[in-house]
Amino acid sequence: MASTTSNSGGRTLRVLLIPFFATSHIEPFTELAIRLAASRPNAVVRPTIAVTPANVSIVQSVLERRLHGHNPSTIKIVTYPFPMVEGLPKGVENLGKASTPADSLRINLAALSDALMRPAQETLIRALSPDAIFTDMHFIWTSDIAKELGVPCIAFNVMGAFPMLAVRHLIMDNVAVDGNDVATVPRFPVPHIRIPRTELPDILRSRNYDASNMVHSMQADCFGIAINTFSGLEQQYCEMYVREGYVKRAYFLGPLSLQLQPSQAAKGVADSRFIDWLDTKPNHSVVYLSFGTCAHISDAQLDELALGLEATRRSFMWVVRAAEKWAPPKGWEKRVEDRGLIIRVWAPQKAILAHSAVGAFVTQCGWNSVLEAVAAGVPMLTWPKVYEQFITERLITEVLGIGERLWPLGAGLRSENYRKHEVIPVDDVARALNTFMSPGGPGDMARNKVMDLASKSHAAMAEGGSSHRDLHRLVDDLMAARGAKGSR
Ligand SMILES: *[C@@H]1O[C@H](CO)[C@@H](O)[C@H](O)[C@H]1NC(C)=O
Ligand SMILES: CC(=O)N[C@H]1CO[C@H](CO)[C@@H](O)[C@@H]1O
Repeated sequence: MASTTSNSGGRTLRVLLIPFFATSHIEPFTELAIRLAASRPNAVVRPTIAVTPANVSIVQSVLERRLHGHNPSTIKIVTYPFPMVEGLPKGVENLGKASTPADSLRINLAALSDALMRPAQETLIRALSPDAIFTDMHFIWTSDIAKELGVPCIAFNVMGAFPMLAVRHLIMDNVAVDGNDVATVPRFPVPHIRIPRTELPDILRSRNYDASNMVHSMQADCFGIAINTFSGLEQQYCEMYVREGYVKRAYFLGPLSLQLQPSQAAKGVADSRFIDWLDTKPNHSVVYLSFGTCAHISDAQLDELALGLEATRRSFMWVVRAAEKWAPPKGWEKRVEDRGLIIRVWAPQKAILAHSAVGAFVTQCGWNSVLEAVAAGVPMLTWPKVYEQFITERLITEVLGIGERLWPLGAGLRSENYRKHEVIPVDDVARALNTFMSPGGPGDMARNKVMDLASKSHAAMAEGGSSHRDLHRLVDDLMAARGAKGSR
């Protein structure tokens, strides 16, 4: 069997990481690779990241940004072909490149398809014969391949424990029943989490549980699960994974995006013009807005948002998805030019959030953004768009109290389907921002709480902190598993 070759490396542990086709997955997988490589001296842990050709640049840019040119070359990148997907334009291999929701769906379905994906991934895995595999939730067959090769498989979750478990419990208890307008998440500690049907992820609304059930049994089957979170953020939910028997082992390793050496963080941001702009603004005065790389937003909504920002007379920095063809209302750019900045390129979000001028983050509640806001101590105004983001919103607003909804409960219909989401009007946008940003208001209260979590997040990642310990425990366990296999 090919597996014997994996022991020829002596003390080294060769790990293969296979992220799904979205920047929000590829980045944390790359950050995990960096952490794994740094967890032992002398290149004992050697990570390889497997992506499709068009996404290599994402891995490379994370390595460059994080390692400042000091890539210890122990981290390798390998590629495998992206499958031919009917209806999907050639070269679109990333959710960020999908120009329509239909194309996003095509990518998601392709990633879950045994027939489309497994052959290329299996060939790659067998050729590399790693000592351990870190897989993404879409690739449910990887645990079987790992088993055949006799190596441990770790399911790496780029989303938090709270949203993942909420979805799991809603599925297990089949809660999204027809005629039930609001679902309550079963078997969660107080506060009870109630979510209108329209805000549930599509897999729950359509009651198409097959894929999710397969993901859950893959996670149970794996050696363990690793999550980009820290126990100080969502301890009760983290503990549930092992206690309820959902997984064999669980490791909480985040926030992985924190700098390895904080001293290098502040300066050396390649694109510093955004930071220079922030330097001219008073503390906590700027609203930063970004909705991630995946969400589609209607032009009508973008117009209302633009006019709402104008009406507040506040400073703002707004990242507009590069794939968006929207142009602001006539004359708007001129009217806000002294206090508003639109960013249509890659934004150094971590450095922006860490800047003292930023007073609030209007976010779609993507998990990476939430972790970055927590680490920087920035309170959030939540405006979820897709997938599990409406669930993550409840963690921010109802459990942790580190943010508020942009559009209050009862104000109008929000939906995970962007065509059904009612447009949030100018006045509501302006009112929410003004209330949140007013001194002594809800934004300041949320800031006090998120600042406390910020210091906990840094402590978790520091030497001896919970995430740091879990990373070492994980590597120890993988080493021991390989040792056990070698002596068989
Ligand atoms: C603004 O924030 C920075 C960083 O936290 C702090 O050093 C500075 O004193 C603050 N300035 C004012 C005017 O409060
Ligand atoms: C072809 C393709 O989809 N490549 C993309 C990989 O992801 C980055 C970041 O979203 C895009 O810039 C590439 O174009």
